[in-house]
Amino acid sequence: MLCAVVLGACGKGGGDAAAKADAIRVGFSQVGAESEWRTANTRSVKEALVAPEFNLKFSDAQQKQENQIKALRSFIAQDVDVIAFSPVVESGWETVLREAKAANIPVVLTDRAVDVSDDSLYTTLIGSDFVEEGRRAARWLLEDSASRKSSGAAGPVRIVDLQGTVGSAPAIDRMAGFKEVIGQDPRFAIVRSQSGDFTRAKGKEVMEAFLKAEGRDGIDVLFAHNDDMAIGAIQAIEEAGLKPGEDIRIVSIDGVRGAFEAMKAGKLNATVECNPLLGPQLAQIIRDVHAGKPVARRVEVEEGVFTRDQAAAELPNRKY
Ligand code: GYE
Repeated sequence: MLCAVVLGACGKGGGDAAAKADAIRVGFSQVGAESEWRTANTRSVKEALVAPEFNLKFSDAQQKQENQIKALRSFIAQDVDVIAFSPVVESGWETVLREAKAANIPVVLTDRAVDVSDDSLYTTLIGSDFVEEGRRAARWLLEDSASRKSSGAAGPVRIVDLQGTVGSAPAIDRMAGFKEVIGQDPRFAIVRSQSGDFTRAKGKEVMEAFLKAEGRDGIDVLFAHNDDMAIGAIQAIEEAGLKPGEDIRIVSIDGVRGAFEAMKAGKLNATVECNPLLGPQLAQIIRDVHAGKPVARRVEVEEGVFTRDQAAAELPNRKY
């Protein structure tokens, strides 16, 4: 009897120790800290993948693919249970993903997609529908332009396009969705297109170049692939003596707090929501993948569009 109790206690103690050692070891390679969206995304991931259930190894690639590849190789060397990462660009992953597969480590893509010929190189992708976000930005523009036509603003609409990181899934897809929709109306033309790498500083710099090239009166609309670049561009527009939101209409993507503040101030016309708070959903996917349960190949996040007239009311509800 005593023996049974002692054994039972021993067994339990051993079980606790085993449970600790059993934390799911996750290697997460983040793109960087280029935008408000990204910092909110990092916070969400770190808050969801916590001990004792998870043992998170987090690595920031500072927007460089070579750093991400190094991080993935180090995760493979440490034999983590699951790799999750947000690929800075779409191409160039085949080799390192094959190494992960050879080591039997499942890969979960978060936020951004990769372009690989072998689909078995990753288990699932959780993220937004960037093509749809581009379409939404363009639909807002068509509707807003239609409502202005009656007040005499007909004629060609000259758009400048501030692109995200060259070769990244959101830059490629947002452009495709935007073009698909504005292509339906011949009055809309993209007159300039350049990358601002998703940052405020570059957004400002590129907008200055756009204004120089097209002249003060040469731009009707700015489409920025994220809010941070729009916010940088707003500064450039103001410094050129123009009124952002009025002289140049601006639509961007993400829906971060800074965008709501800019809309409230009348300087940004609309933002298309892209939700960065993927942490809890990512944690669930990792649990399932680790337990060998089947997961959907593509998990999408639900999102909307917000305009200036909604900004003041919505601002207190925003979580990023
Ligand atoms: O829109 C941008 C960030 O991949 C969806 O990356 C993400 C994009 C987001 O830098 O702000």
